[in-house]
Amino acid sequence: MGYQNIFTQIQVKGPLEPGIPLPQGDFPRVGEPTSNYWLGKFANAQIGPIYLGRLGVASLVCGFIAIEIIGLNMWASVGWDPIQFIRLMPWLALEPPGPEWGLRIPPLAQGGWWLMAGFFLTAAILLWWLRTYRRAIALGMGTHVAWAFASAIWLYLVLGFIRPILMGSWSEAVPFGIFPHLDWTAAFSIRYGNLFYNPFHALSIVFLYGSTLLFAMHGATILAVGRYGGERELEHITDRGTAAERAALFWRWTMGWNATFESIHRWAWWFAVLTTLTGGIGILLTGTVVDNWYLFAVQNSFAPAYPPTGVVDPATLPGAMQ
Ligand code: 07D
Ligand code: 07D
Repeated sequence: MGYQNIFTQIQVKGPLEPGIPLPQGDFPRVGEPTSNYWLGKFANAQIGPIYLGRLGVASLVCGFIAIEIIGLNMWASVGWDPIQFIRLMPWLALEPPGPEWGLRIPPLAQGGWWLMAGFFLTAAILLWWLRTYRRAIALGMGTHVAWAFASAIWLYLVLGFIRPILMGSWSEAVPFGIFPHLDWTAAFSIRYGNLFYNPFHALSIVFLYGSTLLFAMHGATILAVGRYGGERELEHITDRGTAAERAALFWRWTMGWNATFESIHRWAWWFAVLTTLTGGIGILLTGTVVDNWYLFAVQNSFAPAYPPTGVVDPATLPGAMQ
């Protein structure tokens, strides 16, 4: 009973499972399934077969083209030196077109490659979304995974496509690159008067932090009743004295109220989905409806104006970007 902790686990190893037969017209699944002890330490020991299908292949091809364009541009930017390419990787960038191009298509070296990489990356992501939708239908499942993924794609599209179009310039979009995209994020916040005063950024943080809290509570609760087979949810839901009942009682005794085995997953889904949904709204409003979130907060009485110390908000000075 006392053997189980956060590191130990049960490794289930049965006969290899090929999966249910596929409908007529579907591609066959690829690869002979095998079993791997070390993979089994993390999750399921079985690897393969995988369903690639037309959408999967198309998505991978588009993703490969995008990575190729980004990688080769970055490599070219260090004079094709392989050592510098690896050494400077975190700082290398493929930048969007400059503001002088508006929404026009610039020459390749002035942002055209960025547009092309963005096109293929977006195609890859949208095709992968369709794949998650179609595979769920093929398995007779709900499409919850696809809709949660759609929420992340919403934020991605707002950042790199919808907002730049509303602002009339590709230059508003995010560059490709590890630190360059962080620099963009910091600069974006400063340019628009501190994103902390954007209520949708705040909401997004609530759901992001909430997601980690819920994940910790749920993961911990299920592990804690693992000794009663809590991870085998279904047969536990209605019985007395089961893992499920203990888990529920633990929370009712400590907090006065408990989730159900079903509701906890709805909570988790909504918290995760609302992180990027509210985030996308916040970014969409920035520069389009609200130009300075600090001044917005002063106007709406949730931030104090600078006290009369003679210090002036630089964003309000003449010559500051409007
Ligand atoms: C753990 C699932 C696995 C996914 C991983 C990411 C690539 C990019 C590109 C070498 C949780 C794979 C990465 C395919 C490789 C090149 C050129 C998901 C898990 C491991 N960011 N961001 C990262 C992306 C934005 C921000 C890391 C993507 C916005 C901050 C990684 C997008 C803003 C920090 C990364 C995107 C923003 C990061 C780790 C798209 C505001 C960090 C991500 C498509 C939201 C952290 C150096 C991770 C870091 C980090 C990828 C968008 C802010 C490189 C693909 C524009 C503040 N981001 N990001 O684990 O360490 O996600 O950065 O929108 O501190 Mg980012
Ligand atoms: C990016 C969804 C798109 C990703 C997709 C994935 C691939 C890779 C790879 C197979 C992440 C595609 C995947 C291509 C395939 C493999 C291996 C989700 C994405 C489709 N902030 N901030 C947020 C905090 C500040 C800023 C959200 C905290 C500063 C900007 C989040 C703090 C400034 C933006 C959040 C803080 C600033 C954000 C992101 C603290 C910088 C956004 C949620 C404590 C100085 C984004 C409304 C998310 C947003 C965002 C948290 C501070 C800028 C809640 C905790 C004040 C510009 N910030 N932030 O899930 O939505 O992202 O804002 O200081 O755009 Mg912030």
